[in-house]
Amino acid sequence: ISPRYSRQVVEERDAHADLLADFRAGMLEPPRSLPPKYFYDARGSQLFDAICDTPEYYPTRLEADLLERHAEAILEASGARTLFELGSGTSRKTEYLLAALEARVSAPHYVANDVCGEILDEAGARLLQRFDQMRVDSLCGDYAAALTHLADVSGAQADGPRLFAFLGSSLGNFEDAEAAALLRRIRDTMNPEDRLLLGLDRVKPRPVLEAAYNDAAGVTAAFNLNLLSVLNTELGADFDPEGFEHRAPFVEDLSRIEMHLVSRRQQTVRVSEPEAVLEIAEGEVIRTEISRKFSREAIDRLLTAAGLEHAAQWSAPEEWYSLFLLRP
Ligand code: AVJ
Repeated sequence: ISPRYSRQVVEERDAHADLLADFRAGMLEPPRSLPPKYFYDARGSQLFDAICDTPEYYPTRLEADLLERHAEAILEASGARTLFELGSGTSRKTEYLLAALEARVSAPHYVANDVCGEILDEAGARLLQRFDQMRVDSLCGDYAAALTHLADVSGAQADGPRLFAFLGSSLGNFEDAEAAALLRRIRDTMNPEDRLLLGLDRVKPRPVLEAAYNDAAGVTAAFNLNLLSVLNTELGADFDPEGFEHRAPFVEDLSRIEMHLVSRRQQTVRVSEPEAVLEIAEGEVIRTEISRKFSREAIDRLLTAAGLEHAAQWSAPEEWYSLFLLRP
C-alpha cells in the first residue's frame, strides 16, 4: 500500500498444518474441542469486529475507554518508541495508544500481529492515512510465530524501548499453564527497558457475562458457527451449521465463559483431510473457546509464574476490566 507499510507471513509451520494437528488432537472423539485461533478467517474477523459493536459485549468498550483516558500516561510510563501488538485485529482501540506515541516521537513504529492477513492490511491502510509519519509492519501468524520473529530481528533493530500490547483479554483464551507459558515467552522476548500492557477481563455478575457472549442479534452465535465453515473449507468437511446450536455458559468453578457448539441431533460428519468420519450424538458439545474472567489472585499467580512485575494499573469502575503495565 505504501513504502511505510510491510506485511510478512511469520507462521513457522503453515496454518493449515496447525489446524490438521489440532483437529486430530481435539475433534476425533468426545469430549471434542478446538483452539479458538481458527475462528479468525476474513469472515470470522469481521464477525468479531461486529461483536465488539453489540450492546452486550462490554469488554471492548471498557478497554477502549481506559485506553482513551490513559494513553498518554501509559506511553509516558513505558517510555516507548515502538508499539508491538499481539492479536491486533482492526487496531481500532490501539489508535489511542498510537496517537499518544505519535505525540512523543517523530518517527513512530507500529508492529501489528494477527492471524488474519486481510484485517492487518485494512488496518494498515487506515493507520497510514491517519498517522502520516508512522511506519507500520504487519506480522501475519499466531502469537508464537510473531514472538519468534521479533526475537530474531530485535537485536539488529534498535527500536526500543518498546511497548508490547496484549489487549482485549485475549490471554483469557488460555488455560493457566498455557497462559503462563505465553506470558513467559513474551517476557523472554522483551528487553529490560521494554514494557507489556496487558488487558484482562475481570469477574463480574453472571448475567452480564452471559449476555456478552450471547447477544440478542445473534452475532456471537454466527461467529461461533462460522468455525464450522472454516473446517468445511480447510479440511473438506461437511459440517451442517444448522445442525448445531450456539451456547455460552459461565462456568463459575473455572471462572470462565465456555463457547460451545451443541449438536441438535445425532449426526455423521465426513472429513477428507484428515480422513475421518465423526459420529456426533444429540446434545454433544464441541468446545470452541474458553474466555477466562480473572480474579486478582489468578492474575498475581500468572504474573509470578511468568516473572513479570507490576509497574502500573488502570481499572474500569468496580474493577470490571483492567489494564496492567508490566516489566520483565
Ligand atoms: C478476543 C478472545 C478476547 O474471549 O471475549 C468474543 C473472543 N468470543 N465473543 C473473548 C470472543 C466470543 C474474545 N477474545
